[in-house]
Amino acid sequence: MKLYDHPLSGNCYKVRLAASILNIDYETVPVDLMSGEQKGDDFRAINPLGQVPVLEDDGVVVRDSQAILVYLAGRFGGPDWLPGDPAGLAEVMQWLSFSAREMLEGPALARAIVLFRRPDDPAPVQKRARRAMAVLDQHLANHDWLALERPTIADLACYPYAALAHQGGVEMGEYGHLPGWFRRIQALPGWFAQKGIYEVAD
Ligand SMILES: N[C@@H](CCC(=O)N[C@@H](CS)C(=O)NCC(=O)O)C(=O)O
Repeated sequence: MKLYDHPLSGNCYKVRLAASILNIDYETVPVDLMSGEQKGDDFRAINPLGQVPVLEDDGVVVRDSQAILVYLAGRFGGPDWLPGDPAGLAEVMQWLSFSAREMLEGPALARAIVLFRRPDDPAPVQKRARRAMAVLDQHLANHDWLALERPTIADLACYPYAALAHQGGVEMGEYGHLPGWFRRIQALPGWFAQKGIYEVAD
């Protein structure tokens, strides 16, 4: 199994984290985002969107971090991580959609602007990021996990950009229920920190 990867990408971290927690071996294929390798013909033949992560497994090619989490959980994690019943699946899916839109257009984009100097006005993006973080925080006020009262790929999808949001100028102290969730995720066997991840002491 091959993961087309960049070490600072939060979307790639979602996949690396899932692979580590689910004990999956894979080979990393680094993609040089800084030189624009992802937009070249060779990489676009693998992902026409010109983005990482992409997973290749025995002829199966999956792009998009949410889709890769679904693939890995279905193949290696079983129903604990991705349930098969319609209600449970929908509960997880709604957070995967939240990760793909609200987290990406909020905290992830704010981080790209502040940390990677993507040319854009940070203020409206940081406002969107704070709204997304508040939705997580309100949910976690009454729940230990995002879905089904247990760790699932919903948590692995939303966690990276929540715990990297401070790099986009989002003040972490405003979200009182996030540190407990961060701590519970940190305690999962196989968890590891990517550079910049907001770590909570035990
Ligand atoms: N929806 C995709 C988004 C992937 C994405 O935005 N990847 C970024 C790295 S975090 C990328 O490859 N950026 C390079 C570019 O767009 O040129 C996912 O969840 O995987």
